[in-house]
Amino acid sequence: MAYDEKILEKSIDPSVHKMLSRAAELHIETAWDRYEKMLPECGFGELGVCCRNCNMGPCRISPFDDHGPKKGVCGATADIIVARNLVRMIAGGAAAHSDHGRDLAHTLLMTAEGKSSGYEIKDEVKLKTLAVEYGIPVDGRTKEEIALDLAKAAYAEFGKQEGFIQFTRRAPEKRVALWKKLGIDPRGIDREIVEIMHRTHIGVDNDPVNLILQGLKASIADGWGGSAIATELSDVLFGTPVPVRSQSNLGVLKKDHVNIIVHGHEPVLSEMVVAAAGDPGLVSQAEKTGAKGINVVGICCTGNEVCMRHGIPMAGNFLQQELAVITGAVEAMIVDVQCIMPSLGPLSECFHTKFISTSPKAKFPGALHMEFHEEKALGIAKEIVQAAVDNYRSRDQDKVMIPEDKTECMVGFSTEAVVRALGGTLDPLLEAVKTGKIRGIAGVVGCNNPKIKHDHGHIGLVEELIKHDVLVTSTGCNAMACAKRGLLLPEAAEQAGEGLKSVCQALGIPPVLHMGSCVDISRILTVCAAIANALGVDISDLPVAGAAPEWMSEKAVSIGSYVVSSGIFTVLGTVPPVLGSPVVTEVLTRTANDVVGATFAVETDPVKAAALMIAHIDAKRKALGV
Ligand code: NFS
Repeated sequence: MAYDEKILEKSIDPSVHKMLSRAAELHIETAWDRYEKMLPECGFGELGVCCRNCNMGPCRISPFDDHGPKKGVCGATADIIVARNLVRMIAGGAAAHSDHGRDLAHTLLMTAEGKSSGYEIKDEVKLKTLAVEYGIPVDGRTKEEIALDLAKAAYAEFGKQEGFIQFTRRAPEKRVALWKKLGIDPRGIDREIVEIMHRTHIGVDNDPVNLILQGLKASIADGWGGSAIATELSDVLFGTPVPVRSQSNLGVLKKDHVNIIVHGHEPVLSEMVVAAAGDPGLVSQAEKTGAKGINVVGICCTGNEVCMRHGIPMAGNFLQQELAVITGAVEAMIVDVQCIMPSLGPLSECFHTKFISTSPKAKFPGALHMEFHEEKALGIAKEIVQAAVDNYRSRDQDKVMIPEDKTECMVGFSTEAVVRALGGTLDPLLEAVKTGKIRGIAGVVGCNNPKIKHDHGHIGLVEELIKHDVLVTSTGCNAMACAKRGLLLPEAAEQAGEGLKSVCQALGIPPVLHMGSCVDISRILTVCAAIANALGVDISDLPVAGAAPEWMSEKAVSIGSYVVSSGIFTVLGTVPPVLGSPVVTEVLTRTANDVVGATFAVETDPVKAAALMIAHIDAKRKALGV
C-alpha cells in the first residue's frame, strides 16, 4: 500500500505507517502530530538556558544576542543554569529507576514475611548469591529468612547516610578507587538525589563542575544501586531470564482474543496480570463472550520484562503505545509507572479500550483506577483481567484494524544466560575479542523520540555495528526495535561481519543480545565489570561503547551519566539541552575523559554514530595490545 510521504518519514516500521494512516483517517492525533504542533520548540529550552528554580524569574540567558541578558536575576550565568538543569534531569531519572528498585525490595520483604499474595521466591540460587554478596548468612536458613535479610539490606541502601552501596563494589577496584578520589562514590541512593535538589536550590551550588560531579554521583547510585537492585530482586522473585523465543510488533494483537496490554515498568504488576490471565475460570469466561482466549502482550519496558521471563509477545516500543489503542482491538491497557503518555486517557475514550491505572503514584485523566497492592496482588490482577474480559463484548469489530506485522525474536540474555551460552565462563568471549573476531561490545539502549524517524536511529546504528563485528547488547526500546527488525534471532548473524558471524553461529546466539528493560542496563555493567576484572584492567580500558540513539527521558540522562561515569564512551542521538553552556559542553564532551576516562558525543546520524563508536573501540583495542 502506498502511504503519504509524510507518514513514511515518521518511522521505518511498516506497522507504524499503517496505524498512522489509520489515525489520520479517524482524525485522531498522536505524539507525532503534537510534536509538529510544538515546532519550533523553545530555543532557550533546547540550549538549557532557562531557569525556573525561584520566583525572581523565570530567567533566560540570551546566548546569541549581545544586548540580551547574560545572567539570571540572582547572577547565575548560562554555565550555572545549564549545569543545574542537567543535574536535575539526572535526579529525576535516578529517582524513577531507584523508586522502581525500592518497590521490588518492598515486594520481596512482603513475600519473605508471608504477607504478599501470589508471589514466591523463584530463584533461590540467585537469592543466596546476593545474600553472600551482602554478607548475609545462608547456611541452615530458609529462603524466607534469607530473603527477609536481603530485602532489608536492599531497602537500607536507599536511606543510607554513610558508607557505600554494596552493588557498586562489583565495579573493578580501580574504578571504585577513582570514584572515591573524585568524591563521587555514592552513599545512600535517596541521599544523592536529595542532595541534587538541595544544591540546585537558589543560592547553593553555583560551580558547574561541582554540580556535574554530584550528578555523576547520583547517576552511579542509580546504575550500580537502584537499577541493579530492581534487576536482581526481580530475578529472585520472578526468575532469572534464560533465552526464550517470542514475537514482536503490533501484529501480536489478535482479532479473536481478549487483548490485554501491560505497559509501564515494574514486573510486580505485570507478572500478576500474566498469572491471572492464565486462570482457567477467566479463560472460560472469555470464551463465553465469544473470544478464543486471553492474549496478554507488553509495551515499553514492562513488555521487555514479561517477554524475557515468559515469552509474552512485545507489541511495540514507546511511540507505539497510542497506535496499539488505535487498532481498536485492545480491551484493556493496564499501566503502572513511567513512559505512559497521558494522551492514552482521551484516546481510549474514542474506542472501547479500558485504560486502567494501578499505581497510587501514577494517575491519569480518563483512566479507570484499580489500585494494586501486593497483599492482594493476585486477586486484584484477576479483577483487572475480569474487567478486560467483560469489555470484549463492547468491541466494535468493524473498527478493528490490526497490522499483520510481527517478527520472531529470541530474548532473555541475562548475565547468567550469557555466561551459560558461552559454556560456563567468559573465556570464549575474551578469546574472540582478543583474536578480533569480535571487535568490541556495544550497549545500545533507550527510548523513541519523534524528533528522530522512529526506530531509524536504533536500527541504523545497530546494523552498522554488527556489520563491523561489534557484538551488541540491547535493552529497552532499542531491544524492541531490534526485535521487530529480526535482529534478535541467531539467523541475523548473516548480517554481521565475518568474525562476529562465526562466533554467533558457533554459539547459536543472535548478534544482538536482548538483556532486558532499562533497569537491566545494570546487567550490561555487570558483564563489563566481569570482563575488566578478568583482564585485570578498568572498564575504561575495554573496547566497549554505549549509545542512546533516540533518547528522550530523564532516565536516559541518568543512564548516560552512569555509563560515562563507569568509563564507557557514549553517543547520544538527540541533542541534550546543554549547548547553551560552553563549560558544561566542554566538560561532557572532552574534560570528562581526563576525569572518568570517558566522554559523551552527540551524533544524530546513526551511521556516523557507529563510526565514532568503532573508532573508539579500535583505539581501546590498540591500547590494550589486542
Ligand atoms: Ni528506558 Fe526511555 Fe521508557 Fe524503557 Fe522506552 S522510553 S529510558 S526504554 S520504555 S524506560
